[in-house]
Amino acid sequence: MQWKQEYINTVKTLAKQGLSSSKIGEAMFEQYNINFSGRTIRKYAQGVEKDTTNVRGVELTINQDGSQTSITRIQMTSEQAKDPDFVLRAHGFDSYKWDIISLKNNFWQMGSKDSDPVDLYQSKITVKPRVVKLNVDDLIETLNRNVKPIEVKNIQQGETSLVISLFDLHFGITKLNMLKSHINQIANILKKGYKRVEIIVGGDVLHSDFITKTQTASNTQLDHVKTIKALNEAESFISTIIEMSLQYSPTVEVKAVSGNHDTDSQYLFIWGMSKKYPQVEFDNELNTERLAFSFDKVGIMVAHGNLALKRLPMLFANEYPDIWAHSRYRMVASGHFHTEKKTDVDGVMMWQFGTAKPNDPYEKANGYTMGRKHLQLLEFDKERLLATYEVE
Ligand SMILES: [Mn+2]
Repeated sequence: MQWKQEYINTVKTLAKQGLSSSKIGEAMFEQYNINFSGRTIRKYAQGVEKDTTNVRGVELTINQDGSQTSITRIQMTSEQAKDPDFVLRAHGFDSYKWDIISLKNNFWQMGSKDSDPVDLYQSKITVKPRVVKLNVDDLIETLNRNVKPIEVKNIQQGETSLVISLFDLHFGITKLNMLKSHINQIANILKKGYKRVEIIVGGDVLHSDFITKTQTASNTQLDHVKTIKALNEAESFISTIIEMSLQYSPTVEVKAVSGNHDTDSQYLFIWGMSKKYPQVEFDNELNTERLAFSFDKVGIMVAHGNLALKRLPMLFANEYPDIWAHSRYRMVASGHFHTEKKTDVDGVMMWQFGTAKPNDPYEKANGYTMGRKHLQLLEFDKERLLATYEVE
């Protein structure tokens, strides 16, 4: 078996406390539930100097649960008696490796006519091996370890809300360098400052659902793309949009629905992004064909657009009656066809968004090349659309 450093340290600690090799073996069995070889224990225990400072006649009991109870007499001051680290060391325990569960010090003075009295304690402690505990701050630190700090200087808080709709980016076909100008334009729009920014990821962020082959979620063979590169570029692009939004709005949310190309890969991609940005609220359920959200009196349903497209207004009303009832502006945002189309269907704005993606060989062959290659950002006040920003 593999001897972990932890086992070696425990052998050394116990040897330091004066335990024999066979007692160490018993203690180790209690603690780890493993029968360690006596020969190896002797090897590591050999030459360890016993710690006898302040310790006289320690009585040590190893308990069922792996804790240890130690009784000894210690000469110490009343201040030292209150210091768990000191008491641990006086019992021969390494205070970095053990925690006191209970401690009882009985005091008495010993002396004679000729000398000053000495403060003595009958000390009994029960200890357990220290477990490394992560506190909440450490945990946040761990979660944020790869997040580049964003310098937020006076968040500009506007009165209006911005919806950034990102449908059908098809990274793999779309390359990051094609979107540089789009990023600059979006930055300029964001600079105004917003009450909130809603980023819609409407599916087909990645061209392929797979890493090792280029196929859609339903295994349709596609023109080959480099998916790892696509993943890195999608991460750069979406991260940039999120970080810019955080700079110009106190509330940033991401709403993601599955596309037909990247049902699994987009879910995992957005899942990763949600770990990267714990300060952003992510709505990313697996197999979400549609979702709805609202702010103020604006209600928006999001669907990729490949499923149940014509029924979406009534699905919105039926599946999200609360949002529907509280909204004065109702909109269904979709994509999938890579061409913008906006229709007022009985008061529900059916907005099919285009994409900045360039034409791929399939589209060229079939002549699907004529839509505008653009992204759109929508600015809302509390209950209506104020402006549409065209980014192309
Ligand atoms: Mn699609």
